[in-house]
Amino acid sequence: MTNGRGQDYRMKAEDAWGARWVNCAHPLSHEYMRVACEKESLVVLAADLPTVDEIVRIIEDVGDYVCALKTHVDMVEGFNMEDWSRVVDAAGSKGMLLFEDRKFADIGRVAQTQMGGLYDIRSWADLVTSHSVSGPDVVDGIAAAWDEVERIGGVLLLAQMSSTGNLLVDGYTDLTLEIGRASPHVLGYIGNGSSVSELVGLRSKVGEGRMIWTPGVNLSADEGVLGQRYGHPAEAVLAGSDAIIVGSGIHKAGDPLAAVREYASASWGALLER
Ligand code: BMP
Repeated sequence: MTNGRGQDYRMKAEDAWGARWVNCAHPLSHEYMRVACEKESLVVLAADLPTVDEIVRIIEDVGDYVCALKTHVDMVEGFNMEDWSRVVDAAGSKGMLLFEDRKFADIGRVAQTQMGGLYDIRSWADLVTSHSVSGPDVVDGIAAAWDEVERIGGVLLLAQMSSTGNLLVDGYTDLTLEIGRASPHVLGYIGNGSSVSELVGLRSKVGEGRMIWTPGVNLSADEGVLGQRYGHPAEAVLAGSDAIIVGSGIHKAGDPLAAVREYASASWGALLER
């Protein structure tokens, strides 16, 4: 077998992921773990860029080391589906999952409708984020939208956040995990990558059956702009994160390819160590 860069790889997903591979039930969690082994990387790229051209360019530059492309589709200037299909195709050609960080938070019926509309998220996204503040029906609304187009998708619920002063306190996190446990559509949770202690606590509550994906990681910065906090990606993985969500650490780097290689190697090395 060869990995995405044409090199031999022998690390089977079961060996690399251990209990997580065995216990995670959502099919897209296995798809993610398989891609991670192929690319020897746990990097999810937060492509917070304003144009389709720039997103396609960064996919082409660093996609061999990226397992999923996280987007904020409502950030894209002059959005239209025809242009967006260039992003979808570029990500597909690099074997990346598509992950729209929509952070749904409304009642189920509205979330279902919001999966369609201008951005038609249901037709191209494999994964979306959702808050749990409105209760469990938001997840069912999202899943119903994927059903409408006969696609399978997974939801990551925000159990923690990386931003300073956020309101996702322990009691809220616990209730969020209850919602997640009860739904086959919840692939996992967003955890706070900037805090090892919060992540260790989250992993002990989540157990092995769901993924934890973490923003708030950066190899060099301690603090981001406007209250963003950062931790080291390897420490986040050792503390129980399964995917490091990296934005500016890669797309703002002078050499994005060199940067993504460093994030890939730090995260993959930590997975094999834990
Ligand atoms: P950066 O690595 O440039 O700080 O970007 C982080 C990305 O992760 C952003 O796209 C942001 O929307 C997302 N994010 C976050 O930073 N903290 C959270 O708690 C949840 C997020 O989705």
